Amino acid sequence: MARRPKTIITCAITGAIHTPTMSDALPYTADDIASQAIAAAEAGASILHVHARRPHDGGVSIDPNHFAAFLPRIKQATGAVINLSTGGSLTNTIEERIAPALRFSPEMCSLNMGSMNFSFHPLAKRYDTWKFDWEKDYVANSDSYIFRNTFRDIGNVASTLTPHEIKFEHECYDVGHLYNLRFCMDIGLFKAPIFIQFIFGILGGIGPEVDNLIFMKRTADRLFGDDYRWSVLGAGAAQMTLATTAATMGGNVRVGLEDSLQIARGRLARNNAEQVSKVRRIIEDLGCEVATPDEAREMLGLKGGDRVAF
Ligand code: KMH
Ligand code: ZN
Repeated sequence: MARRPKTIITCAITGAIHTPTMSDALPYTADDIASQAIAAAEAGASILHVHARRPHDGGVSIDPNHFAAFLPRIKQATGAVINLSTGGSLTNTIEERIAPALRFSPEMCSLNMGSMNFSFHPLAKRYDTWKFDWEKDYVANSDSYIFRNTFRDIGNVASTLTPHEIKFEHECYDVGHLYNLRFCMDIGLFKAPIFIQFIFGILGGIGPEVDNLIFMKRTADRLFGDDYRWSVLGAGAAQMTLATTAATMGGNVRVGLEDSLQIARGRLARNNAEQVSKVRRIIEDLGCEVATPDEAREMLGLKGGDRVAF
């Protein structure tokens, strides 16, 4: 019987959706981002998806100097694959968003596969007081943002970053994004095996129902055959249930405070490692094995942790 592939756990440490008021656990100083990332790797995450934050007030940052304050520390303390976001915040240009990846030449970075509404404005109504001045408007105004990822933007990212041999985490929030990705492969932008992150439950993208996961997976099978590896990210309360379904189906999983602040319905996670430990337990209870960072490198065809610029 063929061996079941191991399951890669990605942990997305802090992101650009949640704000400090929403959870004391959300890291934003370099110390907290580094220590939570290291603990997540020790708990079983083989890929760490990282954004930077302003250390004084937790605002979303794409300043390469803010990344520089934690990247070497994570690299020295773990063997994990470090994956830099190119999502930035919703107001940055694509050139600004790829500046950190260009400077640090990581093994992986995210690449969002279509323009869309990307909103979390309903969260603004849940809090009466905010820790920092910027938070309320940032959250409330997300109802007017367009998360811009045109074909030209995607082409620019590919041509700028491909010489760095960075593997992309292709973030697909709806089924049309899979067709965008197929088109980009047909014009030679990306080499197999590609790595697709199926994303469910972002307001503006496809919803977090299991039917949708099956539909996305079946569509990707048809479009990419054996040329892709896949992972699932459920936003908010859908995080663990969709990760469990993905692991059952032979896929990989992404957890982390970037996408959900909870450890169980209505209960905040203490930190990123707690979510990683929980999903690891679930994966192992299902009879699957968690991939080490080197196994993840092999499965995804990565260039290696010794070829980054940090
Ligand atoms: N938080 C995810 C739903 C990126 O960093 O490029 C989106 C994300 C985008 O991870
Ligand atoms: Zn991200």
